[in-house]
Amino acid sequence: MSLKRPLRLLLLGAPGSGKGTQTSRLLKRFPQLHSISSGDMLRQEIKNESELGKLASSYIAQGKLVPDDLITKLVVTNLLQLGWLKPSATWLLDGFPRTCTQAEILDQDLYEHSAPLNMVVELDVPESVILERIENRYVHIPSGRVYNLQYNPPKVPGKDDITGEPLTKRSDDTAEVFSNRLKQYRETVGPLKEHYQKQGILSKVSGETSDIIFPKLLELIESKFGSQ
Ligand code: G5P
Ligand code: MG
Repeated sequence: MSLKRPLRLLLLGAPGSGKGTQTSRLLKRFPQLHSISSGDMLRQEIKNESELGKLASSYIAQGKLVPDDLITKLVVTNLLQLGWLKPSATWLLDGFPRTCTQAEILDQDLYEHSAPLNMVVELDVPESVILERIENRYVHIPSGRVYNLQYNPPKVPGKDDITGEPLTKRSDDTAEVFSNRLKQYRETVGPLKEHYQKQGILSKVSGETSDIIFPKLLELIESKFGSQ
């Protein structure tokens, strides 16, 4: 299966709405697609105890957004290093941009390389559903793979399916920090959606489960970027 033209997609959605879950499914469905998750990158920096990781961890621990300049530099540098800033590139961003300032800086960098975002999809999942997902989430930090003890448990308890390495809980998946993250999302998503609405590239898929959302997301991508 392949896309007829380059897809540069941003997945927007509340914490726990399934951005990481949908990303893994899309990567399996479209082998030419690659992805970057700003949250995964930050967790890796924290694990590596880098200066940036140390700076970011206090924001993440409180459920606050890390400063725009810090995250923008991290993601754009990676896009450049990966060679993804070119018109033929096909990729997906999970969790970045999160604010209008981030979106404006990214737009400028992407336009300079003739590789603008061409699709933004909001994953619309009721908050009542996502709250209970988080308690049961376990992650494999190096790859960003996510598990849920009920929904998609690892094959061997506590171990990543692919590497067998240990899974961990995210430090920001406590009830208190999670409610801060949700609040932060509610406060920032409106202007961000408006930003992409004006560019005519914003769509929304709604549903209570990732199984309901995935076929809708796929249909949307195929209707605009057509697979063969
Ligand atoms: P992150 O890492 O971007 P969030 O808060 O945006 O974090 P999160 O929590 O990673 O988003 P998700 O990726 O949308 O959620 O959801 P997921 O992991 O796929 O699914 C959640 C759980 O539900 C998993 O256990 C999954 O298995 C399960 N699940 C999925 N679907 C279903 C289903 O249908 N049913 C059930 N029962 N379970 C399901 O950002 C973290 C922090 O980093 C900083 C901020 O501090 C942020 O708080 N950060 C940034 N700061 C500034 N700007 C940015 N751009 C930043 N990006 C990150
Ligand atoms: Mg995620």
